[in-house]
Amino acid sequence: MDDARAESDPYFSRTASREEIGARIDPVVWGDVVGPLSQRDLDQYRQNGFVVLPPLFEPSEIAELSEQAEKLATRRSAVPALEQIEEPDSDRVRSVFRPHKDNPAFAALASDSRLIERARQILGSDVYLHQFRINYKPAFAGREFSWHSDFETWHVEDGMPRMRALSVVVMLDPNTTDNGPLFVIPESHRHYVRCAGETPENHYATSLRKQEYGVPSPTALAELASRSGIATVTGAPGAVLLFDCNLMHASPSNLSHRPRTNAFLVFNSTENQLVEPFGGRQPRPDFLSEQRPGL
Ligand code: 6CS
Ligand code: FE
Repeated sequence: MDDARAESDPYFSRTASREEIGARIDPVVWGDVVGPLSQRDLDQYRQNGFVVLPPLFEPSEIAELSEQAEKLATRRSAVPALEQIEEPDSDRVRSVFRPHKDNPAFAALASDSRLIERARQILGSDVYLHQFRINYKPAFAGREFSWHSDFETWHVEDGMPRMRALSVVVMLDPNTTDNGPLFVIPESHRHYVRCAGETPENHYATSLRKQEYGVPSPTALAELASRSGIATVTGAPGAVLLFDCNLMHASPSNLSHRPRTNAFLVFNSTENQLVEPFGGRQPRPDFLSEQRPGL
C-alpha cells in the first residue's frame, strides 16, 4: 500500500492501476443513541453490514408512495433531466433523484421518524439526508446495477470523509428472488476495495446508468464472496433494509413479470460533513450529495 497516501486519506481509491483490498478503520454501529432497533438488529447489522426489518409502513402508506412514484417516473419538463436517469439501453426511467423536492408524500418520507430514529441509532449522532432516489425496475425491462460500495464513490467523487452513513431502503413492491432484488456480500463492509483506474470528468453522467469505475474486479469480488457468500435481499412491501455505506452490493436485471420499485434514502452523520472530493475532481451536483457546505 502507498503509506504516505494512506496517511492523508485512509480511503484513497482510483489512484493506481492496481486494485487492493484494505481494511475499514471506522466503527459500523457508532453507538450511544437509544432507539427502536433491538440489540439483535444492531448485532446483525454490525456483523453482516445490513439488516432487513419487517414492514414499518401500513399497506395504505405504501400504496400512496407507489402511486406517487409512478407519477414521478413520467418525464416532467420542470425537473432537470439529470435528476431523472434513463436505462442504459432505453429511455425508460431507471432512477429519479430528489423525489422529495416537489412531492409531499416523499417529503414526508424523508423526515419520517421511523427511518430517522433508526439511522441515528446506528450512526450515533444526528443525521441528515445525503441522497434520496427511487430506483425503478419495471417488469422485463429494469436493468442491473454493477457490484460496488457506495462509500467508495461518495468518498472519491463527493468528499464523504468517513464510513458513517447508511442507506435505508423502503420496498414499495415485493422484492422477490426473481424481480431484480438487491444482492449483498455479507461482511464485505469490513474491507475496503481500492479500485483501479482514474475517475473520468463528469463520471456521474454515465455511471448512474451503468457504472464502470469504482467497480471491483472479479478477483476482488470473489475474494470477498468466498468468505460469506452472496445474500439475496427479499421482503414484503413496506419492509425496510438498512445497509452500511461500504457494503458491497449489486442487483440483476428484472426478468420477471412484476416491477420492483424501491425508495433509497441515504443518511449521513452530521459529524461526517462533506469536504472536497478526495478524487480531486469537481464536486458532483447537489442532487447526488445534498447539503454540501460552501466549498
Ligand atoms: O453514484 C451514486 O451516488 C449512486 N450510484 C450507485 C450505483 N449507488 C449509490 C448512489 O445512488
Ligand atoms: Fe449503490
